[in-house]
Amino acid sequence: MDTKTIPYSMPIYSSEEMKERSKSFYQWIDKRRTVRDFSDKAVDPEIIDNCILSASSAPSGANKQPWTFCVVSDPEIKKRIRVEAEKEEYENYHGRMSKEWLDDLAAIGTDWHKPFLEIAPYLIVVFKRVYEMQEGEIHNNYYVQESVGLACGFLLTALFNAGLAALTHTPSPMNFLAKILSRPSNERPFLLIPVGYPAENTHVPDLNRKGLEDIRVKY
Ligand code: IYR
Repeated sequence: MDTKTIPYSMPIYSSEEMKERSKSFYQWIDKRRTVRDFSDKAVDPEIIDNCILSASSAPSGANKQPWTFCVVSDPEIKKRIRVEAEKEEYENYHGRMSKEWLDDLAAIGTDWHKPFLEIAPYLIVVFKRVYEMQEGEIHNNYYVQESVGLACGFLLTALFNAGLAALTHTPSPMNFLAKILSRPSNERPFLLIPVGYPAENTHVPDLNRKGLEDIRVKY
């Protein structure tokens, strides 16, 4: 099959401009933090839709875009998700997680209570599409894990850019999300992202990020 192409170009910056742009982007994105205390203040749904469109611009294996973003604002559904998530998390914090894991989490201060699942105005539940069903036939997706991870990175960046706080929450196991949201069998829950404004006077853990020397190796 012939590949159909269209012209493409990128803006051209001087090296000085590129240094400035890369530095100011870093200084901006470095201010993003995971937030666990949300306000219940409403968020215009158009903002969420725009952020999801940004997420869906991420690269994906063979451009299959193997993701579905479920946007939950219905209080009844949020409540059911909280109840099921807390059931699993209670078990995790009371025996399923190792002592080392619990010690690692102590610096973050999490526990099995997940009130944000009801308080945040939106829960974006991201599903990976492990294959596609078309006219009764299974079609492959590729690098699904990597693709959906990239899309979630774009989503978090877009939400932060819009002025919204988010939390990457992974209740485990999280099959209950597929059940509550009636997702088809080709979709598996990937990440649960509560989204909203931070609560007034929110605090976040005083964490450090690794320095360049710890993460970059030159050859
Ligand atoms: N899923 C649990 C535990 C948890 C695990 C990791 I790794 C974290 O970075 C944070 C929490 C919870 O949500 O509390």
